[in-house]
Amino acid sequence: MENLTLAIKGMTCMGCVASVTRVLKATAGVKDAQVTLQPAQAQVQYDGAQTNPAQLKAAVEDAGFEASEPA
Ligand code: 9UX
Repeated sequence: MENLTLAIKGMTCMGCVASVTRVLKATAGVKDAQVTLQPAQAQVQYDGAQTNPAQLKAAVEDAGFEASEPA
């Protein structure tokens, strides 16, 4: 299992947090996701054979938020 932290911009309420959590958990290969407003980030546990950081970032962006991997 892999672990990824994405910094997320554009979340302003707990509804946004729920939306990001939902799209991540709906992505094939995602085992679990913890999304927080403070700090504005998502921690994702996923199967590296089924998905990857670029796909997870794209899923969040398709939902209308900006995501980036911490440097
Ligand atoms: Mo509440 Mo967050 O409408 O977009 S879900 S601000």
